[in-house]
Amino acid sequence: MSKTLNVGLIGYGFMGRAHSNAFRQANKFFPLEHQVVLKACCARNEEKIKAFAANWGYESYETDWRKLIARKDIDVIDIGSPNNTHKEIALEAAKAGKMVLCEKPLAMNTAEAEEMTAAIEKAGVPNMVWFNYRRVPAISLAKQLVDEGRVGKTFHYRACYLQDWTIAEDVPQGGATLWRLDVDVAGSGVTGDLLAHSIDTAMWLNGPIVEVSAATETFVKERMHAETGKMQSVGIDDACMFLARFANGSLGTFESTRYARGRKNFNTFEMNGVDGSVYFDLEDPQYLDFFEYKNPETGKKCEDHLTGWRRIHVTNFEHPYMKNWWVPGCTTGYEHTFTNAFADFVRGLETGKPVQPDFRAALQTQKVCDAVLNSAKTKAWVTIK
Ligand code: SOE
Repeated sequence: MSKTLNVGLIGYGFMGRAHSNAFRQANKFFPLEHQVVLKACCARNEEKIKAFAANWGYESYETDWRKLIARKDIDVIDIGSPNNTHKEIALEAAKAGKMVLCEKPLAMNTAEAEEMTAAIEKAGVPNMVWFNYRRVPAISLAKQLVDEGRVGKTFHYRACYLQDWTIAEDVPQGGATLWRLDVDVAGSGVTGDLLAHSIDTAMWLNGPIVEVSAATETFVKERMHAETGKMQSVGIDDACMFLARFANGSLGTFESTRYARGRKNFNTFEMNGVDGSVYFDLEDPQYLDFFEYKNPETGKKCEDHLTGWRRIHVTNFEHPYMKNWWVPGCTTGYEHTFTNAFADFVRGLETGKPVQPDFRAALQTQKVCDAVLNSAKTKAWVTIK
């Protein structure tokens, strides 16, 4: 390994941990030319970031992200801090010529995402947005099946992303752990936080979304703000449903909520085409369900007494990412999706084939999110350009 790749992470919450684990694991499981170095991490609270650095093995820490970006020994800036900080950091990092990784959603809104994408592309720096679910082996396998023509012309795309952790009215909004409920920090509720994942996956598998019609609801209208201790109105969407038209002529339905009692991270999709269907459920992530009507290799239609859905345990060496992990039958989990994504990013640097999704792809997802929120407000169909 002749080259080093020095990473500087900003943020130390849930995503800071997920990304740090990926940085630590990538070289251990993927043959990469670069040696990944956890050079520095950064957050305002010195005591906490010092402990975080020690726990994850960062060589140093900073308490001012501008200082981190200015450091000559940092190659990649990873933005793992809340959504309302992404833009400023990305612009500064691009100006400094750093590679940039950014947690999803890319920005608070489309205007910000446009500015960030323009800056990154002007700087010409490698970049990636952490839509990690593309790297669930079963979802990557779905992409492979679609690309192989096994689903064929699509008619329907059906996505759900359900959780249940905000049902209690006394859950506060804001602060280090609950900023996702504070619209000024998050930008939106389930639309940007959960449906952004579903939209990214959908457009990856089924192409661009061109038109949406949506409804949103905020079930709990006021919550105590963790920082002020005062009751404050809730500005996020607690639930969102939308209809979509894809450029390929298929129709989509998307549903998301944090009020589906019993659903913890129920991220599912089904795609129905003329030649087959695929179904995936993140609460059962090792499996991809596939119904094959016509095999593109043999041209044969499967319509006999054995026809039925096939449940593929996606753990063979032939399956996406699996030869880098264990032996067939042994599973991988949530954290591996981040390692797979980061390894793809590094491999992209080495092969000259940039990784996806980049800022431009995430900008398109942001446009769909904004169109969804706009449609919910105006009660009209909204077109996405
Ligand atoms: C929200 O609860 C959340 O943590 C999202 O922010 C993540 O992106 C999602 O993958 C899991 O749920």
